[in-house]
Amino acid sequence: MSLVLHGYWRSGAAYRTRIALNLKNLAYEGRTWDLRTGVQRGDDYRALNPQGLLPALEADGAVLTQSLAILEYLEETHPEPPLLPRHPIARARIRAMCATVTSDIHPLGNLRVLTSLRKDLGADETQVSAWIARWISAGFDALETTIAQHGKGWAYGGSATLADCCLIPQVYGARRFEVDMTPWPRIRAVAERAAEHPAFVEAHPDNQPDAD
Ligand SMILES: N[C@@H](CCC(=O)N[C@@H](CS)C(=O)NCC(=O)O)C(=O)O
Repeated sequence: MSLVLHGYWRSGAAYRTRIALNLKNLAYEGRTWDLRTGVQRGDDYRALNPQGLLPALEADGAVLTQSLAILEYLEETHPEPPLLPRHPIARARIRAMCATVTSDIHPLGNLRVLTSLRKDLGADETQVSAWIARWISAGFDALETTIAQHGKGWAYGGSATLADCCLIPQVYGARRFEVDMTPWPRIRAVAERAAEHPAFVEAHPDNQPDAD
């Protein structure tokens, strides 16, 4: 199966997808769309994803969008190694951790939201930074508790799961916006573990060919 990932080195949602592809040992071709230019809102990209958001994955003659749907697709089509455990309760908890990042943290710090804060509401950079930190903190406080309950070296359990695919890019985003990570030692420990894992290292934004 040939896979084409439409992404951008700094896109957190594309970063999630790269981690999952690497954990599944799936080769893919990367195509980059520079978010800074607004090209994701143009006709060419909207023909792939009408939402104008990265990533999109071409797979099996289809174009898939929404990173979490893509992650689930990869899990269903390539079950080994599993990124979700077998037990339904564990699966639901991991999906909840993913949703904390993808539904409750990431959308509030997305480029189009920050642009709107600046342009429509006149927010300055101090206010924008406080906004980003506020929503990351709310989500990370909850994830720190869940990791304390269920993490055994990774965000959930003793091997990498979809929760780590979502968490690690959000840690990158927090560090990029200079959010103080001191309150979350368990999240930091998971990030340190990921920093040693080839699938995560190869997916890191700084290691992408379009990074500048
Ligand atoms: N829920 C979507 C979010 C996608 C998303 O927001 N992508 C960002 C990059 S991380 C984007 O394309 N932003 C473009 C913009 O804000 O104009 C997903 O998980 O795929």
